[in-house]
Amino acid sequence: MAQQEKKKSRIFDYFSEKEDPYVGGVAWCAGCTLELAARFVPKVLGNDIVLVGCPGCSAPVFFGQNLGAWHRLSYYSCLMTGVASSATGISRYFRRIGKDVTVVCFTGDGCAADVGFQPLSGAAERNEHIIYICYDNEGYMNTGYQRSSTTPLGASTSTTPAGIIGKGKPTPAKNMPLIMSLHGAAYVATATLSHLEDFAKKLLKAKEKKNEGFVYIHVFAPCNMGWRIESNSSIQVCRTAVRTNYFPLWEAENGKFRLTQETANPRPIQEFTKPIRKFAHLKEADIDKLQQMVDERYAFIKALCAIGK
Ligand SMILES: Cc1ncc(C[n+]2csc(CCOP(=O)(O)OP(=O)(O)O)c2C)c(N)n1
Ligand code: SF4
Repeated sequence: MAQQEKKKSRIFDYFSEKEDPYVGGVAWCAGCTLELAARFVPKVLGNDIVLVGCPGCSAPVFFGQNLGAWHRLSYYSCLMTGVASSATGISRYFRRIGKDVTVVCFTGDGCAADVGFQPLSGAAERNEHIIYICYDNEGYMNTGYQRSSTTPLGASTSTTPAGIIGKGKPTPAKNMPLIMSLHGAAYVATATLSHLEDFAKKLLKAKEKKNEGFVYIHVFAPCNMGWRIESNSSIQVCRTAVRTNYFPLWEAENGKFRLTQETANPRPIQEFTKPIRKFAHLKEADIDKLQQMVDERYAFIKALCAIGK
């Protein structure tokens, strides 16, 4: 109990210690985990970061609306195709003038895994001194919940609808954090909003490791609207994603993999899919396929961790 209180107060400290750069109410949907991610990142990294972003659900708040701003952070707005390359220029400029500035790209999965993947992959391969945070809501949410390459197998989206003919997305999600780790980046990690202590540690490590080179953090961030989940259930969905091994929490430091959260008795995948209505049409055989994919991906990460040891 005392241990629990100690843990709680450490996370509470992140929220209470630093000046809040945001206004009290912002323009995200009720219960959206993107809001918690966007608020938490400067709480841990500090308000003196330079954020680089693009169109997506994060943009209306980061970019501001009409003449108003929703925050006091430095924000550089790009096209979806230019985030990692613009961040490269910003980071190189600060390094050239000898200023230690943390440059943080913050985009959705549509930008990271699809539209902006080429410059992201290039920046990782060149080992630029950037932190790239992808909040993965498994689709293009800002433009009407279309599928992206990280949309999971079977999920119903506006471009892979479940109906008389369609059965949801026919292909599995691109394993984006694993792909990024294979670039040989200085640090790659997965994180989610039910495990803030874990996320905070990874952000602090990211700040340190960006001096060595490229850092990528893949944040599992459910979208209440697109996934059709209750506004008070998003954190529980994050927790269940970890407990079912659907979204394992790991890190790879200079290519050495380590699970940061071991799940002793993983729960069946139905516990994750049940409250999410984008999976409501799935039959037993579809769920079995999803379970098989989860098991295979988890076994792969475990094997990589074993090599690391
Ligand atoms: C090159 C390009 N293609 C398409 C668009 C249209 N567009 C604007 S926001 C958006 C969705 C972005 O999805 P994602 O990066 O996953 O962020 P989310 O909306 O989920 O937060 C799209 C496709 C664009 N702005 N630029
Ligand atoms: S559409 Fe989804 S990701 Fe976008 S603000 Fe709403 S809940 Fe968040």
